[in-house]
Amino acid sequence: MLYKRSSELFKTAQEVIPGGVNSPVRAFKAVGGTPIFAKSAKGPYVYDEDDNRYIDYINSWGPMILGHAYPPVVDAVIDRTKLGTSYGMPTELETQIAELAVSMVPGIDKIRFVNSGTEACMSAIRLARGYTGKDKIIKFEGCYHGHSDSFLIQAGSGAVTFGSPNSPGVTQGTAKDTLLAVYNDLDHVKSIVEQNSGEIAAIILEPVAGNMGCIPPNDGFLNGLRDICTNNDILLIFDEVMTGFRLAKGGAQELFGVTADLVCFGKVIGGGLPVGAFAGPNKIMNYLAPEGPVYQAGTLSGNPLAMSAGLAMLYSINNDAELFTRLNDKTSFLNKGISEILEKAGVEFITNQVGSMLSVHFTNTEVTNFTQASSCNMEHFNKLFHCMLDCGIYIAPSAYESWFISDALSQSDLEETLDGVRAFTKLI
Ligand code: HOZ
Repeated sequence: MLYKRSSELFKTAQEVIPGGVNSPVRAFKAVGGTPIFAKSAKGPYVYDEDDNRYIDYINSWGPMILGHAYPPVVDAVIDRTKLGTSYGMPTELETQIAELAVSMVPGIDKIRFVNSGTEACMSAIRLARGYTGKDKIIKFEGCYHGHSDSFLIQAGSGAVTFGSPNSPGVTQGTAKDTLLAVYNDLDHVKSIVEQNSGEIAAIILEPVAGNMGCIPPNDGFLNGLRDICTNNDILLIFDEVMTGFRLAKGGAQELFGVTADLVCFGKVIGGGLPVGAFAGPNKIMNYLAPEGPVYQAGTLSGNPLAMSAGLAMLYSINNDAELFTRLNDKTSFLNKGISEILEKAGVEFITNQVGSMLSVHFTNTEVTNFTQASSCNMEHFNKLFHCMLDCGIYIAPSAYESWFISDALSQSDLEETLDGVRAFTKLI
């Protein structure tokens, strides 16, 4: 593959944008090399500025469940744009998408739209603090809930990829209210709750972790957290930015049969446009302004273009009875194929899969938490990444991210992907 134009664009970008990118994980710093600059995307493919075609497993970090430039979403945005792009006033669209989301997701009566997953998680935590009258929160090592101050404590995703899971700029005062637990370790959570009795407002987690690679919750982990929260007047918050509408219509709550007190969503609820949302039962959501005392706001929240895209997307997901079976089958096919190839080549690895989220961890132990995820063979991952890229397959440029499988992938795309993995085994 030639990356000539991408290299030139990256050089120019670095002169006017910090690091040449608007979000650190895009910079390829962990894996080396030059980021490819996207020109367009359609269905399962993304095309770069050198006109290389890639089978896409990032899918804009999750939301393109139905593939890129999905026609109903594109049409909805085009039609809506002609009516104006932002009003700063309520629209009927917002109620329509809220009604649909509330009908799909368990346990929620009301939903508030914001502009990103970061905003959703940040606002959910403020609401939890206001509602409970307590300050501290528990988050899990390696989970990533966006880049607001309270969450940049042992954060996953780009934060850990670039060695700053605890970012400078987060004050000691903020950091002291974020308590850290080990993912999948209920005893650890219990001991933190006991040591901070009466002080914890919320426990927040990704119900399937996707920012330290994909890590499923152990059996009983989510239920155990539910019980701890119920018994200690703590709100349980599921960050479903990745899992929402992807693992099931009702996300991880539906898949695992565990109801959280608040749920956060990201770009999927805007069909890939800049949208996030948080939702819960009336008794908690009515604490939000203008109904209640907890302030949260945004001129662009519920933006008509984003809402029309989101509505088209959720409508398609809601009306496709076979979607999740197809997604699971495609992902399982990949998982099985990758496992057979790596096994045959004698590579130490483990795959983690939940529905259409998948990770290959290069290690000989199980990967159930951040310590295990970070002890994997990163050199192998970097080789895999570059080999796949050269074969026209785009996986995230960091071992701490999940693969996201889209419904647009054909059988031949999946087989081509396995050829990429075969090519990797020849290099090690
Ligand atoms: N939302 C992604 C977390 N895995 C990261 C995307 C980004 O930081 O740009």
